[in-house]
Amino acid sequence: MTSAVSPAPVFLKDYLPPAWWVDTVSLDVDLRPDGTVVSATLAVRRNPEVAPGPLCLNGAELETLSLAIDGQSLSPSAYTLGDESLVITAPPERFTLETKVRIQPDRNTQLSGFYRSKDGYFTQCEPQGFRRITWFPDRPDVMACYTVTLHADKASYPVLLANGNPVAQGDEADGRHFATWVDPFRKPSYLFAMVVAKLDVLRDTYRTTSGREVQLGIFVEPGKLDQCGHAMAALKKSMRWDEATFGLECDLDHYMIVAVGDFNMGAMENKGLNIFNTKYVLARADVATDVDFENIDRVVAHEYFHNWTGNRVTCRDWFQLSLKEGLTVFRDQEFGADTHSRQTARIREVRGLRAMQFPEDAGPMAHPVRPSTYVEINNFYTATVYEKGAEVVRMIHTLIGKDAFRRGMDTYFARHDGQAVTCEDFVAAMADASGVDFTPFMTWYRQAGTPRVSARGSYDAAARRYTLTLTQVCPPTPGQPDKAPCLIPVAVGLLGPDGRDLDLGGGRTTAILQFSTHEQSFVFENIDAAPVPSLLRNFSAPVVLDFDYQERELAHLLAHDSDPFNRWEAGQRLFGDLILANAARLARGEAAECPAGVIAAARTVLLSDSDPAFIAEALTLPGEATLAERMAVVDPDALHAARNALARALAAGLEDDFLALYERLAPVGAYQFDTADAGRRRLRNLCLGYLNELDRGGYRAQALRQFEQADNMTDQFAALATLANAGGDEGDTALAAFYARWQHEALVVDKWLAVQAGSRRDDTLAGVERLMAHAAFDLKNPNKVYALLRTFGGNHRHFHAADGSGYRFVAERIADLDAINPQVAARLARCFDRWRKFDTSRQAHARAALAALHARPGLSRDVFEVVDKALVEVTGA
Ligand code: B3K
Ligand code: ZN
Repeated sequence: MTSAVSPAPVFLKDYLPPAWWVDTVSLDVDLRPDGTVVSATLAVRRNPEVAPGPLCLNGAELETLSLAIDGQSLSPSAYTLGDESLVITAPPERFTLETKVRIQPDRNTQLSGFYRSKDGYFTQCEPQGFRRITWFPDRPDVMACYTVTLHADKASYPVLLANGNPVAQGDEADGRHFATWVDPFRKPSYLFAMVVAKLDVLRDTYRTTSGREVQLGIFVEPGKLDQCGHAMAALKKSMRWDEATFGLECDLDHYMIVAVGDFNMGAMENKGLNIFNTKYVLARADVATDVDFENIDRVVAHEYFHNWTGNRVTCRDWFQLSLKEGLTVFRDQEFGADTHSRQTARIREVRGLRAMQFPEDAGPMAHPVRPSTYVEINNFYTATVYEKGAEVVRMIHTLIGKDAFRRGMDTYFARHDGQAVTCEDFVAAMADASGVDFTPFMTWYRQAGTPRVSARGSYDAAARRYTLTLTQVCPPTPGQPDKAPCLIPVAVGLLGPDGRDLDLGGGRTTAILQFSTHEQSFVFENIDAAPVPSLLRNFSAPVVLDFDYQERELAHLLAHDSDPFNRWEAGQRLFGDLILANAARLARGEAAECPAGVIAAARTVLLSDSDPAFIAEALTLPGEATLAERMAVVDPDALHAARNALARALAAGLEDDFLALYERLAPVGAYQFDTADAGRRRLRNLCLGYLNELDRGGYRAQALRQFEQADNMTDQFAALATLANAGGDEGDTALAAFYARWQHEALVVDKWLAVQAGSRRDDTLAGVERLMAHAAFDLKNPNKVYALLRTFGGNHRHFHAADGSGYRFVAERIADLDAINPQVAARLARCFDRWRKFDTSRQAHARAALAALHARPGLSRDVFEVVDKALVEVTGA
């Protein structure tokens, strides 16, 4: 876990197939008060396709008790045992390896491998946790069939689960019991899971189209069964959707989801035994918001979809991570779009991409969708691998169309079911099924950085011709100073003066331009009037697009574009341009301005008959981190003030409209989670937020009323957030009441921490420091760390405070946390990614905080990589 010298990077180019295969694994796991003894029996055989070599097994924090080959204890000369490796020098061609180790799950605070949580013991093996359980070639291209027997005290741990099917169970001496599970599918070690715990279970069944009956179970902390219904419904919807959309059926007899409160990430797709962060399972109207309900749908679907994209076809090596993650995110996005609203889903995806992935791609940790090197693979479960990876898959979908994409998926499974493959294998299936040559497209997998596309239009009235000229550049990123052009699908429409789409030929109103060189012109004939171009419709590629729109053109697009994404986009440009112009004015000591045209454009959207969720998205101002990317030197105070000033100007200009809408959208019946109701609540709460930008006691009282009377967490929390930002007595009252009511619901307490850490109030850092000592906080629990510390790290103005206090505070917490949980500490360290974009004084504070971290003895590989890269000067970037 720690090292005194700089840890060595791993390279894709060094990949070699394994010298040994493992066909079967039999594990006997015995939980005892002094530790857990894991006895493993592996059927090993030489891989005839590679040169003979020793058998290298991975391990970490294992106390090795015995080693034997074919029943014979291994002589010390036959092997070399290190802290993290076991090398058996010259084993026979085919043999049985037996190992016995003791592990200490109660002391495992990293939450990787087998670890203790409140209600029992759980595993997380992806990517390299299995080696913390037993000696094994812990790499995804070694796939084996597993049999697992668990033994534990029956009263304390009545539930014993592993992947696959239960084949035996029974009582043992001393109040203990056992259970044996057999997983009929070959799988890589990262998909291994076991659970030994006291849990309640919600059971159901699902019948696939071909008639297979699958037993479903959701296991949760005792007493929480009334919070599982939504996740179960989401699971069944996902199963149906994958059959209907991709013809993919569940291949299992048992599909189990286990929720655990201590978990490093969202969830894990272990074969037949998913383990989830409680955050993505538990929901009930009074404790979960609409966003939570929707996230649960998406995460349950994501993990279920992995059963094919990830589990049946897995990754050859960890550089191929996006093969399963990008594709599975694309699938969960499409599921979300079909289940809820396609247009709002797309808007939220792009908002997230711009807030997280674009900054990553412009910072010290920038890496391609398929990285070529890493120090710690856990640091590469990133927005680039996941979200940009999904955009890459989406571009393939856009380029070949839905039907060919489906054929490509069929080809992919027909060729690679049961295999561990590469990103090329996926693209080859798409290419062969569509007849399209994807060679020029592969740049997207190899090259980091967000391409910047500039567009210029010129209209020739006499020739009735519109010419669109596109140029692209991709900024240098660490290790990649020179960039090749990408094949960028640019979806384009042209709006006429009446706001309607012009015919681009043959009745088409959107053209997909294939833009693949540095500069290219595209000509549209028979265009009767100067159009306003609608560029990059539906965000057809993950690029930054520059076009010199006039304010009135943006208002035209915002009012009329037939592409809902670009209607939203026009509003974001309008607001974003104004906020940035105002930030510059404020920095010069001038006042912020808000042209009447912007208020009028906002009013048109607010009063339109669009879907309420869309209106809410359109009137949500772009975030500070997203806007900061557009500033040469970020001034977080001016940016924050300018954004608030626009919110206030909109509130003042549209006060009556916001108030009328707030009243008109009042709930009519009891809460239920559905897309339409959620959209109405979202818009109504947006109105409440805007009204509270105005310093009027009446609106505070209204928010407090909503806070007190709401029958659901969405409305209650929205009111709390509004009040907590506004500060003053109402804010304090609401925060105290909220904690008093919900202190026993861990996930609601997380919301309470986050709302304070994300607050605009001037004393936010002092508040966060106080909360660190509060009984509600626990540095060992990732959800608490994310809620309090990562939210603070994302609080743009306060984290980047001019005096460096935000940097120092977070850097110290990273150091504390690194000794407990390096993965979570490294995630927190990513808050520093953009420190070089700030003024020299802030940079000096950030550099000092990072340098102090870097100098700490015993820093984990995880944090070391992030901090080391942050400190390296990137030439040219
Ligand atoms: N595959 C897991 C990721 C686990 C990573 C651990 N560092 C979650 C998911 O993408 O579905
Ligand atoms: Zn995933």
